Amino acid sequence: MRYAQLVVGPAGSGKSTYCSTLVKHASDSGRVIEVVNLDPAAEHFDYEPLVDIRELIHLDDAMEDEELQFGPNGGLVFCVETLLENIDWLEEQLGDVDDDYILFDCPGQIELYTHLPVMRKLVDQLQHWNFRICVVFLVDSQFMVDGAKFMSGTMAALSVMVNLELSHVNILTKMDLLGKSARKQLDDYLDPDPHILLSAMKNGNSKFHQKYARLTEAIGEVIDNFSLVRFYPLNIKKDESIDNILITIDNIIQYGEDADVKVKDFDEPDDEDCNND
Ligand SMILES: Nc1nc2c(ncn2[C@@H]2O[C@H](COP(=O)(O)OP(=O)(O)O)[C@@H](O)[C@H]2O)c(=O)[nH]1
Ligand SMILES: [Mg+2]
Repeated sequence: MRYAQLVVGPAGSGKSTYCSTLVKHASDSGRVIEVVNLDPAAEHFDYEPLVDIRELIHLDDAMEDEELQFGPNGGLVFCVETLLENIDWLEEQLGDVDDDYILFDCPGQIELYTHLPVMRKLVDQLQHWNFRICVVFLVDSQFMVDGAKFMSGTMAALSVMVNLELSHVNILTKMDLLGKSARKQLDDYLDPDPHILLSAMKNGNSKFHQKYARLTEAIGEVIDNFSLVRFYPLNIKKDESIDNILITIDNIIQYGEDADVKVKDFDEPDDEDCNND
């Protein structure tokens, strides 16, 4: 079995920082986590990528090509489609390593995950190569400190989940940047009751929410029914916080559990050999 996190979320939500943080944290305990950069427009990251999509195609290639003439969004989709067309390249770069653990640092365009088939196809391919995958959806905590923003962040997470059909964890990033009062306020959102949030929105003085109260309520029902409204806070300045996230995801993809099984399988024939002797 191979293990992967598909790190997704809006541009600037902290995907690349999350990846380099996890790599460093793991290496402190002698564990190897690799990163594959899948963002063809990436300018900066603090890790040494195992594979870099920019070696296959760079966003500028798609945008500056006289025939293609893509804008940034179309160009990005084109790049990921190009990756799928050259899937043998990715397979070769990834190699065939048992029990490896790879973070896929993905582009920030949300439509890649919500309604285009490209990422779903990539996921199918990874599963075919024996990867057990958890989607990690990152949201900047600074954008989640009021009810309406929380709802829209949650809806984005929900559409990613429905489209990719994989295990899924939501993370609030940049917790170190929040002041004390904002952090306290955010506690309500970590494992929230959508009905309480919704009633707070309805009672606010926004005309929109007064007019569309029933719609807002229906959205709350959907979120509630999917039991998706859970966010894990991540403070990259605290080892314990990073540890919590890593353990949670390891459990979901059952990292480490199969290794125990393997030891047992290996021991049993040995016993039989002894009995036969
Ligand atoms: N203080 C702080 N800054 C962060 C954190 N995560 C990301 N950033 C900053 O936010 C910006 C965008 O982060 P990046 O990882 O490149 O986001 P990406 O576009 O999702 O890959 C960079 O300037 C990072 O240094 C965090 O946890 N704490
Ligand atoms: Mg990035």
